Amino acid sequence: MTLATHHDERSSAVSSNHGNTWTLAEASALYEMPFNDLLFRAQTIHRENFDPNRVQLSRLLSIKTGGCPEDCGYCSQSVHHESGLTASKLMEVERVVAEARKARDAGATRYCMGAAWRNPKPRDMEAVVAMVKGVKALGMETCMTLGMLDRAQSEQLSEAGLDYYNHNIDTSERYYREIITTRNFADRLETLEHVRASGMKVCCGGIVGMGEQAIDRIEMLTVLANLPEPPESVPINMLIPIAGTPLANATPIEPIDFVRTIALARIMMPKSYVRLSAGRTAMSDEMQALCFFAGANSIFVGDVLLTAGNPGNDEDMGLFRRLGLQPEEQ
Ligand code: SAM
Ligand code: DTB
Ligand code: SF4
Repeated sequence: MTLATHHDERSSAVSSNHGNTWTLAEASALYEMPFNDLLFRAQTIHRENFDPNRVQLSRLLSIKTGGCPEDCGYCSQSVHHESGLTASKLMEVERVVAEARKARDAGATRYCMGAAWRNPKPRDMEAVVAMVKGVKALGMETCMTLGMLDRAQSEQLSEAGLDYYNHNIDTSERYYREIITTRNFADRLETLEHVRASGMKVCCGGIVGMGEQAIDRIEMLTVLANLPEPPESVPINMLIPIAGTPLANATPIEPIDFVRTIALARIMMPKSYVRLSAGRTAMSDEMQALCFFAGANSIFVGDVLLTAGNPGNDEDMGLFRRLGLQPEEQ
């Protein structure tokens, strides 16, 4: 194929008009554009939809750590791997609300509570509902990630006032089965349907740097962008390799490819928050700056995520100052 033909095909694929149905060919054509063209396009779309210098701050809390029956190959909290993590019981409601208050006072506008469950048990629901109500009363947006939900549990959380439910598809359908065997891709989509049907906002993204191919990243974003409504929030995690897990020695993703993934998410889901999520401790300031330029507009703040490290407030506010970024206000 000549370069000219290739270019023509690429630009026609890239400029076609969308509802929200993307083909893999269109998404691949974007991902493979010259880097400057890709970033220019992503930044242009970003500016049409968001204030380019504002970044939303979310804070995570692990409300139930470790002992998880699922076998996700990346996770420190699975009982199937020897990561050395000590499992804990579900945290007291009052403690969760006290932690959320601290996060709010440090500038976070969204509080995301995560539990290492396959799914919540009926006996857990009362406590998680109370957590949602307590954190919402502080004036924060609430998010939870508790594993799979059935329709009734979704309704219960929605009625309690939960704003977002986080449930990641993590990678392509093809690569999913290489990473997790205790559930499948369709299970993930089913929970997402319940979350949507019960009126909550969807937070759904994935992990890159798990040894996948570029096409797996492109496919993952295509699935997300083609949902009946794209997720309002799209976390892109860079694998934090955890000793003792099957992915401890996975080949890391090239920083440029990571930035391409962020840009593609921005272009395909123009109105969604794209969160530069796990893995920032292993990123240079310059890499993070490129991610913000490519359209990332949300981060997790604080020095821990669920179990792994995160840059912490001083470092992040230093970077924001140097880049002229402002936290988004409540
Ligand atoms: N148990 C629930 C579930 O899996 O849906 C919620 C908690 S789980 C820890 C939430 C998400 O964190 C996962 O879907 C994955 O995307 C991300 N995650 C977990 N371990 C990670 C790691 N080592 N590096 C990067 N992201 C990770
Ligand atoms: C998401 O996509 N990333 C967050 C949140 N959703 C729950 C979790 C990142 C976890 C990183 C590994 C750890 O802290 O154990
Ligand atoms: Fe369990 Fe979630 Fe970790 Fe998978 S990612 S092992 S479901 S806590």
